[in-house]
Amino acid sequence: MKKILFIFLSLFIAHVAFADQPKDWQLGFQNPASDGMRDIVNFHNNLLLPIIVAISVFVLFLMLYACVRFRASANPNPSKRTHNVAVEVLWTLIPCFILIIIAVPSFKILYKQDTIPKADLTIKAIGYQWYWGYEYPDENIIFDSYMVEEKDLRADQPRLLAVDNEVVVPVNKVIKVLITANDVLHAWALPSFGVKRDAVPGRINETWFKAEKEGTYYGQCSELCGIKHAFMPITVKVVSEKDYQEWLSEARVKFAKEEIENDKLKLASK
Ligand SMILES: [Cu+2]
Repeated sequence: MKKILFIFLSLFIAHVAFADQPKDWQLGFQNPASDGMRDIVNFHNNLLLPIIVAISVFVLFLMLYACVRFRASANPNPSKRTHNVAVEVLWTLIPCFILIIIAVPSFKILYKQDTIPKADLTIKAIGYQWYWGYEYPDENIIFDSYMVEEKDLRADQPRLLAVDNEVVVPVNKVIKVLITANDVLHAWALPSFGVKRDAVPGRINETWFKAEKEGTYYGQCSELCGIKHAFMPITVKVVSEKDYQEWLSEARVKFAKEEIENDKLKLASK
């Protein structure tokens, strides 16, 4: 029995430790891989969840109490009371108080997300029907990122989440993401980094994250954007600085933004 319990527990722990993507039967959030997401998870687990549980238990108790205490058989002559000032004041003030308790840390997290520290790297994500395009404006890199069809998946690639060209970023660096769209509303969302921003045509939204662990992280478009909304996933590969530089030198050639690259070639040939 102990052995079974141990296997079960270790399965569960392993499951949690690598939850950088949605898992079958998953409950709760994906593992946080950034400070921002850790704040969100702590806020949810340590404050929201206890309050929600307490309120649900309290309301359930009130309902059961009322059902039993005021049942018709025990009260042949029901009370005609309609008002109770004390109770009405309390049931207005207590919820207000609970909301204030929730609002203070909630706004703290919101403002922290909103203040973008000095960025080490800026990337631009552009939503299209139905794929994402990316640009590294300072590196002269531009590429499109399409979902890998089920029949083409490698063994290590998750269904509906893997893409052909991943976004590659260095670990422990502040990454600023500029988000926009070309046709309709999309939303660039990556649960492990606690990032979700609407991609609006004609407008640039910004957000940021600092990934603390190397690995591959998956997200999806989070704004209903048409028939293939579910098939425009987001894959971000977080790598060491050295691997990033290697990728960069390849990507500068492979994904060079045409016109400027041509200029460079022209310059080089002169
Ligand atoms: Cu979309």
